[in-house]
Amino acid sequence: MRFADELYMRRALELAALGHNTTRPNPMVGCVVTYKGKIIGEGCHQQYGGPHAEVNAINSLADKSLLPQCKVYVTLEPCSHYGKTPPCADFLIEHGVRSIFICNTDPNPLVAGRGIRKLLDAGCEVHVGLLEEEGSELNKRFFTFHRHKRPYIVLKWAQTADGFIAQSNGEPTAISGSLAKKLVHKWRTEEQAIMVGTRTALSDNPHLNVREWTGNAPIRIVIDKNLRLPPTLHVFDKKQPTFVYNYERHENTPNLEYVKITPAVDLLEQILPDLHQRSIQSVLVEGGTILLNHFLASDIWDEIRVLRSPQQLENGVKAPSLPLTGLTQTATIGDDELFIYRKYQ
Ligand code: AOF
Ligand code: ZN
Repeated sequence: MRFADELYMRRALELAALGHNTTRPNPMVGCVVTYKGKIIGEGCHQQYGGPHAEVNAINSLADKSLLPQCKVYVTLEPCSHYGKTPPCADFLIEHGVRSIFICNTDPNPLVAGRGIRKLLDAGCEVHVGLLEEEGSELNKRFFTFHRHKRPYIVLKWAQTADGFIAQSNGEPTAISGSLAKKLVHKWRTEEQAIMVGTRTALSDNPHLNVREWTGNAPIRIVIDKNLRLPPTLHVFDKKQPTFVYNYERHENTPNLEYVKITPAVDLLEQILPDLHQRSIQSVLVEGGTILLNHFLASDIWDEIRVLRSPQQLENGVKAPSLPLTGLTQTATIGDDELFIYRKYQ
């Protein structure tokens, strides 16, 4: 692989990222076409349901007859299936493309190597694995969803300098500052769903919507095993699709669905496959401690984001313990410190 190939693939990744927040649950994909070392066409998958990156890139060409002498750089294996659009592998072959570079194979069971197979069978030269890590990182939610058959899990909490997450009496306390709050609302636009446990829903009465940022509001997931939560809480306002996992009721009304689970099986063992089946690729878990500790004890998480404020509470509900390894990023957000832990699996 030449340095130039890497450069073109970096451009394809850059194009792919333009689809941030608009392609899900589809991955972000970018594509670049070069002729004699010059980029002559570019495209990305812009919108869920819309044309794929390869189609946009090829349709951007002024002269498609050059394609047999071109190199095509695409960040994900071209698809082989009839979904919302016809197979990209066929599209490339029909247009006479002979040389293709790919970052990642597509883990979607509908594709899973069949796109590459088609290209090879048609006699194309296929290079797989160029900037593979960068590609995996860009579509971390999509890859985790298909590889582990569960959504990408982001655990988030705010804690005081002395390690408390809430007051013991259940009274809501503002722990982080206004800038950190904005950041949390940005995070809410980036994940497909947001989850809270019973005590948090009750004591904080959160809206779990997006007010301090612009973007899509996530699907709300509320754990209310014994249906203790009053229907007057904000989470039941039906302004966003909301799932309530509980032991008693199975009921589906517009924007409010009760999903029955059983006490005989671990909570996460029931909820995560259900979310997978609903094509939910990522969840931001916003508390409280019981739920966060359950994810941590089960070792089911991909990212932990902790906002630590300078405040002291002296007593209260203890914040979960952080892992000993995996700290990948720290930042100062107003008066708060942000710590991000990652688990690569
Ligand atoms: C590509 N190029 O740009 C994208 C691909 O329902 P559809 O037809 O949009 O297909 C969605 C699936 O296609 C998605 O889950 C993933 O496997 C693949 N995405 N493939 O060749 C693209 N976005
Ligand atoms: Zn495709």
